[in-house]
Amino acid sequence: MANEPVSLIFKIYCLSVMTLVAATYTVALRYTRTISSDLYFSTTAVCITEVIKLILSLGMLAKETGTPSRMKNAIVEHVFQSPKEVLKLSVPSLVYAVQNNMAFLALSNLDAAVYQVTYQLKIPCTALCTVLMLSRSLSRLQWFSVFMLCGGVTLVQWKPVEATKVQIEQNPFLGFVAIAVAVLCSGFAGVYFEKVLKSSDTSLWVRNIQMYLSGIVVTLAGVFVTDGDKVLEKGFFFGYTPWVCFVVFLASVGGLYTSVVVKYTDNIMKGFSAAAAIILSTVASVLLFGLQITATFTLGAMLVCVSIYLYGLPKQDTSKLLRVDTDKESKQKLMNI
Ligand code: NCC
Repeated sequence: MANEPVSLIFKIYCLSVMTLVAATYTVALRYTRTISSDLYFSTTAVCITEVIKLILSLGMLAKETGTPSRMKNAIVEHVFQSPKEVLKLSVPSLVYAVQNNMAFLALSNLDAAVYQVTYQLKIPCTALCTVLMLSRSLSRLQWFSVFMLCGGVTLVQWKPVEATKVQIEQNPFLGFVAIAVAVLCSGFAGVYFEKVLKSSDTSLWVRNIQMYLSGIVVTLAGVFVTDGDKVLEKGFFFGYTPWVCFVVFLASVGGLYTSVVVKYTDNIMKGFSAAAAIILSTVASVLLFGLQITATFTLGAMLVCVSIYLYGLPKQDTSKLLRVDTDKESKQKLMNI
């Protein structure tokens, strides 16, 4: 059920895991793209991630349905007898496939910190997609808070660029183009998936299975179009070190947690909550490990907190405030006349 109630603790847990995984994923991915001489094919990593997510989602569906026969019925009904629904989900799966490949391209050409900071543009992009595709409206104050959040997260994640020399040729322009494409894809695919998920009672795991099935086909096509000859020559898993397997594992777990977070909140809230989780984890590191925080972090954290507060203000109240202001202005104008 789309609106199944869950405890706040569970939501916080999912958000924290998602944020922690995303942070580790970016750094680990960058590491695997810069360190090895026998570089693996990134397209195969994106493809194998879809396979793992499908297997894990089947496992979750088995748990949800309870018996093998009920699970079989669910798959027959929602996959084999619903080609239209599978086709519907192939849209975000195609867009996510592009996005996930862009992350590899960007992190092969840019420092992880630069990537993380620039990637925050996905927050206003997601807000715009939400307004356009879900017909939701944001007050001016909420728009302002979305941009403030974007600035805040940028400052919070601001780190000096890595000093270590990387072993590969880099093209920063290509990296930035890849980020721009990833930002657009993230906003669109995230909101599209949310719309499909929340417009019916179909279970999240069924929706994921529908999406990952087409995801496998699309990403496999990506492998052969981009690296076909080399994969046939060297093998699908060429260059897979334990670190690469770790990246694939993180991508799979991160993707599933993202879907759970979107189910219980929404894509804009995902951005706000992820920012809050980054700040809370840093504060915890200060308390537990004596981590030193920087002035940019403090400023960024303040912006994030204010933006969360402003975004959460009830809409009527802000419109009342605006109305009071307008009333005052009209009175003033009348008095001037
Ligand atoms: O960019 P972002 O997510 O919106 O990308 C969503 C990721 O989740 C996968 N997904 C989405 C829905 C669904 N039902 N199943 C899924 O598997 C998509 O395939 C896509 O990979 C974020 O909000 O910042 C977040 O960022 C990603 C990742 O860090 C960036 O895309 C950078 O490459 C995080 N993914 C991981 O950590 C693996 C995600 O958790 C949060």
